[in-house]
Order: sequence, then structure tokens, then C-alpha cells
Amino acid sequence: MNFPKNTFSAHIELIIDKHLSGVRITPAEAIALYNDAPLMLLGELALHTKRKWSQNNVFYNKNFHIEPTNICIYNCKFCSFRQTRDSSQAWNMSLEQIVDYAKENYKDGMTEVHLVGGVHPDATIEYYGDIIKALRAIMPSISIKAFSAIEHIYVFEKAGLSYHEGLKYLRDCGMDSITGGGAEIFENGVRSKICSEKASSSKWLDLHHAAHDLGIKSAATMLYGHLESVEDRINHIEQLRDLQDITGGFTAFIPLKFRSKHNSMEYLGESTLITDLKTIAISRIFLDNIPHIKAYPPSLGIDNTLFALMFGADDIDGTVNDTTKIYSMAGVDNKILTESDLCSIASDAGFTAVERDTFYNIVAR
Ligand code: V47
Repeated sequence: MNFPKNTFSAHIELIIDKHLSGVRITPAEAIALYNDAPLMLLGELALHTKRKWSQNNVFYNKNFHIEPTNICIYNCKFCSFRQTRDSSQAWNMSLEQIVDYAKENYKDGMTEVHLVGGVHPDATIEYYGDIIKALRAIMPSISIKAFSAIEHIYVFEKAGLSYHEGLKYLRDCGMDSITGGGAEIFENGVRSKICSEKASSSKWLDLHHAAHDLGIKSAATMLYGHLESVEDRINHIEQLRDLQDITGGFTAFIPLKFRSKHNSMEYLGESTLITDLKTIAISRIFLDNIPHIKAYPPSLGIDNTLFALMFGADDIDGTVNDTTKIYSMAGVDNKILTESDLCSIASDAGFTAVERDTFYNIVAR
């Protein structure tokens, strides 16, 4: 790295040297870097670190989403997707409708279906299992990334099953991995203000721990840009780093930018580009054990996704199209991204676009 040294303090210089020599930085050092390092330095450090993990590659995936319902027993303050049963914007697909939807949206060459939705009051583990089995029957070779920890926990507790038992059942039905959703922010004070009703942080972490014990890989998210502080963000990624030390089961970390329209936290507005880039960069620098950092276009927007690649992200998710409504319902005007759009984002930022499957194996065509 060639950054002019007199542009930052001796303390920051020590932290940079520590990181560059391969020694893990502490949460306090991450907070200092976030607050005090010049933005370009943070970017350069994160990019240097990203290259160690994935060289000049930026990964993308050919996938689509299914959101079987947006009816949800939880009323999270940041969520614009959630509806009550009697809302005119509510939907709840039958098994037949889910199969028809999958047939309509599955295109040749796709390697992953991402299944996530609201926690419907009538949801059961058997229904979740039936959805997975029905998808497996029509798409035998696709990788099924199914449900967030919050959905798993609801149906497992309802069935009186341990997390291990529930996950084994769904794995036997054909589930290959689980999504990173529902993590929000682990710090209990903020969590109780934004999503007091949903499963706690420790349950979220326990569910992923159980999945990893069974060899089921998962992603991890963090919702940022609302009431949380920088300390809360670092605390969140520290808890993920700690769990990853034990299990090694997280494939990617995904910072999700809070989008404010049509929910009860609209008054907060949205994070600046500087916050978005610093959050991506510090995640790449601090998480020395999670291989990939995902910049998610539906949440970040296309331009900010491109910048995020220059600040340490190495994954831009997939062809998703308009099969996720979580962000459009929160006011994001997303262009439908084709495979060639994804490749352009990567190459415009100076990287080589590489198609991957769910587990980051390179797809050779
Ligand atoms: O948990 C909901 C977030 C998540 C808003 O596993 C919002 O690879 C911003 O988990 N503004 C669901 N975010 C989506 C998710 C996800 C996305 C991409 C990849 C993966 C993966 C998982 O969406 C929720 C919540 O944190 N969310 N509302 C909002 N207004």
C-alpha cells in the first residue's frame, strides 16, 4: 500500500501496520479506523484485503427469489414488505402458486433459488418442508437457499423441535443452505427499538451455529443506517467473527442499507454514500475469517454497488430480477439486472466478473 503517511495519525498507522502484518484488529481498533482514517485509506486497505481473498474477481450468481408471503406476525419498524392479512397489498401463495411462480421465473442455467418471506401465523415446518420438496421436484439440480433464521425458529418452536432437529428435517426435504436474513442489529437496546417482537440475537446466532454444526452453510446480514451507532455495527460483526471462529460456516457477510420509504422509520432518512462505503470497508478489514463481502444491488442501488466493489466487496449477488419485493416496497427504484449488467458493474469497477454457485464454486460454462 502506498498511502502518504503524514495524512493520518500515528495511532491509525499502528492499526494499519497490525492489519497488514496479518494480526487481527480489535473492536476498539476497528472503531478508530472507521472514525479517524481518511475514507480513501479505508478503501485502499479494504481493497488490499479483498485481493488476498479473491484477487481481481467479483462474484455473481444466476438466481431468483421466491417470497411466498408478506403476511407476518412481527411488526418490525424498518419493514415496508410486511402486511396484515386484511391488507390489499398482502399475498400468501399456495403450494401450487409457488410451483407455478418457480416455473415462470426459473431460467436455464440458474443455479440458486432464494426463498424468504414473512412469518405467516399459520406457517408450519411441514409446510416449509413441502415447499422445499415441491421446488426440488421441478428443479432437481438447483441449490435451494431457504428461509431466514427467524422463519426457521418460529416453525421449529411451534413444532417443539430443537434447532438441530428442525434443520435436519428441512435438509432431508432438500434444503441446501439458509439465508442471512433477520440478523438486523444484534445490540439488544437498538434491536428492542426496531424489532422487539422477533427472535433475539442470541437465538439468531444459535440457529446459525446449529446449521453450521450440521454442515449447512449460511450467509449473515446486518441492517445498518437507522438507530445504530458505529460501535453497534462493530459489535455486530464481532459476534459474527466469533461464531465463524468456531464453525467456519458463513460464506458471506452482507451489510444491508436501511431503505426508508413506507415504513415507520421513514423519518430517519437514509445513510450517506460515505457511511455505506465505510461500512463495507470496515467489514472487509475486520472480518478476517468470512471469505466474501456482498454488496447487494437491490438494497444499495447500482452506482453504490459499483463503489462498494472499490471498497472491499467481492460479490454482487445475482440476477434476482424483480423477484424480491422487500426493497421495491421500501421505495427503491431498482432496474432489472441481467447477467450482462452484473458483468458490467464488475468490469466498470475494474474487476473480472466470475459466475459462482451458492457455495462460491466457479461455474464453468
Ligand atoms: O432481514 C427489510 C432486510 C432482510 C428493509 O442470504 C430491509 O444472501 C433495508 O436477508 N431496508 C431480508 N433492508 C433480505 C436478506 C438477504 C438479502 C440479500 C442476500 C441474502 C443472502 C439475504 O431484508 C431482512 C431485513 O434485514 N430489510 N426491510 C428495509 N426497509
